[in-house]
Amino acid sequence: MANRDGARLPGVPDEDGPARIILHVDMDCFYAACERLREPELVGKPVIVGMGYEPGETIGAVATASYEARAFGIESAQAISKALDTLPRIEAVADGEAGGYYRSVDLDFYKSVSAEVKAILRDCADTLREVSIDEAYLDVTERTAWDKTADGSRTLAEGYARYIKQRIEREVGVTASIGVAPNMSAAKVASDFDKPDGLTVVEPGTVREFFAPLSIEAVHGIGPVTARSLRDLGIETAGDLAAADRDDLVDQFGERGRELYERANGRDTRVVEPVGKPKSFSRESAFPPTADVSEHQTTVSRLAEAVAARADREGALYQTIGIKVVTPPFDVHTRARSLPGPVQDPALVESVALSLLTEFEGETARKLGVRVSKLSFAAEDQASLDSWSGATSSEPREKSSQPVSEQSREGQQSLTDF
Ligand code: TTP
Ligand code: MG
Repeated sequence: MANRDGARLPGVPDEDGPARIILHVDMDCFYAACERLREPELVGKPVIVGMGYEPGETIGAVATASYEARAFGIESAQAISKALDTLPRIEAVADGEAGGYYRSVDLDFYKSVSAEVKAILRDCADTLREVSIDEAYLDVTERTAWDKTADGSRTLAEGYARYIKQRIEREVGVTASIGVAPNMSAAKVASDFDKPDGLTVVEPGTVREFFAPLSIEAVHGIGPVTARSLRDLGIETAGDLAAADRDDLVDQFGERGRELYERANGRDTRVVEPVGKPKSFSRESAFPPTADVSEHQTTVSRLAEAVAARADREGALYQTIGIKVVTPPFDVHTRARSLPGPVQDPALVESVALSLLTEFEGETARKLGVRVSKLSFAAEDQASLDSWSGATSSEPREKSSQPVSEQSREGQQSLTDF
């Protein structure tokens, strides 16, 4: 189904449901904020974190600067000598003159603060992708909605993002800027839109409009070199890029040209996935709430087929098969069963998923999902597959479909990472 941006929905697994809700969280002047945690007297002062500012040193760079220091023109990656020229060390200036509070990089401490922030984010997300020490994407589609609050003033998603910001500030003591959007690239740009302590929401159907006036550098993936080439083509803003001839862009920049064009048009089909090998494959489908059993079964069968095909394409074997049933308004139920060994067996995915579904007979659902997990990719797993599926293929289907452990604990635990 097409959404109002005219493309397939940004969250690929959600075939025909409403737009996904993606958050991009980026901490404000992170290293400097950490220094302020252990030295509160630095709050409100121009703080510069970097290397090479001690007397006798000459080489080094600014890692980050507080917003008060940025007001003087100090920024990340600047040579420390230039920063010192702009804002000498506070210890070296006369009373009443402007000076900077220089601190050296203490990565272990920043990592410990980052871990506290990430724990909150993990707690608040369906899926979390950590990008760097101070940056992450969250998919929170199941936790909130694009619907407006009762007074119509804002979306529930905005309220949820505000709650996350408050938790970070209250529990850790540092501030974050958050972008909320139906896809990753728009969320990324939105988090940077109103720093520090910002919250920018780009509702579905308005992504292209949000991008249009921004300079091309704001589009995620466009660096100074690409920006120069685009300007040579007369493309100055993301709006110009969105209106450019796609084929010309592909001629000039290859596949990347197509991708940048799509992003400027508000389309980005990337899914928020944890870094590393996938831990599971899942597919979901949303629909108007119904308690019709045969409709549920048809949907689950279709999703099972799609998930099994995906695992097949990725060369993955799976040992756990699960379903998700979302009942109105946002109650997420997951159930899973484990098999005795890893398999690649589409018929088994379907029969286990349908069997798990029977528990929900008579329930009204608004979304269903099928998931395979406990994945393995290695060649030795293939051997165990052969022996296991060889053993079962000689038995009647019903018997081979019987999972060994009923209702595994994983079913309960997978609530947050379905
Ligand atoms: P950023 O998120 O780019 O910067 P920031 O958090 O300091 O400031 P803001 O997001 O409010 O604009 O990077 C996160 C941390 O990474 C930053 O605090 C310090 C470190 N860093 C470097 O060490 N060198 C660099 O060149 C950059 C850009 C960041
Ligand atoms: Mg940051």
